[in-house]
Amino acid sequence: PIKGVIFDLDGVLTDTAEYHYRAWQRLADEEGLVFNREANEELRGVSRRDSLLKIIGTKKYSEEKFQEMMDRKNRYYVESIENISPTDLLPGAMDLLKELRSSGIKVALGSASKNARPVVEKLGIGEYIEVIADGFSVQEPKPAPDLFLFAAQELGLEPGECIVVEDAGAGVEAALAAGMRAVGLGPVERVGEATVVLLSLEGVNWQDLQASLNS
Ligand code: B16
Ligand code: MG
Repeated sequence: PIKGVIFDLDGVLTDTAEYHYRAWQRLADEEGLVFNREANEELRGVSRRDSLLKIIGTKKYSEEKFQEMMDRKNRYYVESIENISPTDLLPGAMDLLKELRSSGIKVALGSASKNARPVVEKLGIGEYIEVIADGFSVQEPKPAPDLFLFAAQELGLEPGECIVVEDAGAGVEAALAAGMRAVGLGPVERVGEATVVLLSLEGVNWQDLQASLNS
């Protein structure tokens, strides 16, 4: 039986992707790096360091300069999430969190972001989430299974007892590598490897989701 659900944050519970995009775009413009919305699609669910590596391409920077650019992007991002509120929850997210709690299912967050905690607080969903696994929790970012394994362990559950809800290819890969079933949100081109693929969490209820995962 499924005893725990691990939610990705950006793209699943809320859409901070737009803020990440604007912050990277501002940095890229300042540095004369070629970047746009389309290139940003590649950064979905990707860690801060790996994102910047993709943006600079073959350009070389000192570690000091690289660090400064990551810090600058993060400052822009942190400024922009200042005003996040519960209205920024994606459709269906709150209903599912409530249903999971009343069904006795444990809930964790499994996000690559180092800003996951403040975002969860601003979204007003802290009380529904028992464990937060974030950008500080493990060394290896998704698609490595480490973050989700850490979340399961903190929940006191076996990997096979947990499912993961993800919007990124790397996240689905990480979930399967951890021995967990995955619910992929979005187009099949992106999350087609997932056990179950849905467009979003809108209208999703736990009984139906559980049934489709077990079938
Ligand atoms: P930070 P998720 C990911 O969040 C974002 O999708 C990705 O765009 C971002 O680069 C990454 O977190 C790291 O975020 O710079 O705040 O540490 O989808 O794993 O919830
Ligand atoms: Mg995501």
